[in-house]
Amino acid sequence: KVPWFPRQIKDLDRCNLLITKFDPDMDEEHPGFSDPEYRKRRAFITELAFNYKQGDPLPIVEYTAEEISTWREVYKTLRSIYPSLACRQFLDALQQLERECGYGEEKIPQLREVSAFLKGKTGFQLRPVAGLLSARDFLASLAFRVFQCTQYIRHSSAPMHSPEPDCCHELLGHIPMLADKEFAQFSQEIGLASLGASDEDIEKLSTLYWFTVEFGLCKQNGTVKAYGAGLLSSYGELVYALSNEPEYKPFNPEETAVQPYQDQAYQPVYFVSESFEDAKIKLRRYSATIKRPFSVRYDPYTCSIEVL
Ligand code: H2B
Ligand code: FE
Repeated sequence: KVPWFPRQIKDLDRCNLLITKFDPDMDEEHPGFSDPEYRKRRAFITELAFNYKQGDPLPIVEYTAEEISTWREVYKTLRSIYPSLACRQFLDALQQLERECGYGEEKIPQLREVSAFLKGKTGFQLRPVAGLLSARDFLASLAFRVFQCTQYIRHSSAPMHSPEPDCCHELLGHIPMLADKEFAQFSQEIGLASLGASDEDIEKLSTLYWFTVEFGLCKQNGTVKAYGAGLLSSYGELVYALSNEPEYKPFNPEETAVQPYQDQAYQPVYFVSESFEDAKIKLRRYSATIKRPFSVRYDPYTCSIEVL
């Protein structure tokens, strides 16, 4: 039996299964666990995401001075190492975001403005989400070029680390890459491959996503650069990944899909792609081996999935 999957963009309203393992109300290790003010703020922003329906204007959050100061610290620290460690596509898009979309130390960009920017670049749009989503729901949205994006910020006591995705991770790690055409297509193809897939195949696609979109490295002009959002939003791991400590392996979907990974510490191994074009071709070849009794195609005119 084929698991349910969204056929129309409106169906993404049902792709909302949250995983609470790193949330500040459940996880005693979370830096905000014993801060009632922080938890109240989180509950407020969670509500905005819960009430959101596809097509609504994205909620605007008025960030507090404390939140902006956390953002400033993250932005300043990461921005200073990007030029030497981030891939070209990332740097180009970040500069454009700084010129045209209000990116900078002084304020936290609003999802509404960022989503409009991305739509013009690659057709990707944002949708607010309350926290970590199930892999199936998260990947399904990518099939529609919808990126589920958190809107809260990490706790001020730990500006350089967050156990869960937050707006620093999304806005600095993911958004610049989603403005690149080749990368946007790569992301959508992982999403399309996930629709109606078995739990085992979702697990593999999710691991592929982890080692590419989150922790991927790529070759550029004979050197290795970062394109993964988990790296580009973590000072410590970005420096570590591009030092000569970790092990590198060439990106190869069959092998990458079954590599065990870490969500609490630095990765023991990183996969290096020749280019996004190359990664996309390899992913396509891999997706074709996933067994499904049908195939899917995205119709951009109606924002729906054709099942063939
Ligand atoms: N949920 C959210 N909100 N952001 C993510 O980046 C994310 C997610 N990543 N759920 C997913 C899981 C990823 O780790 C893969 C697909 O499992
Ligand atoms: Fe992420």
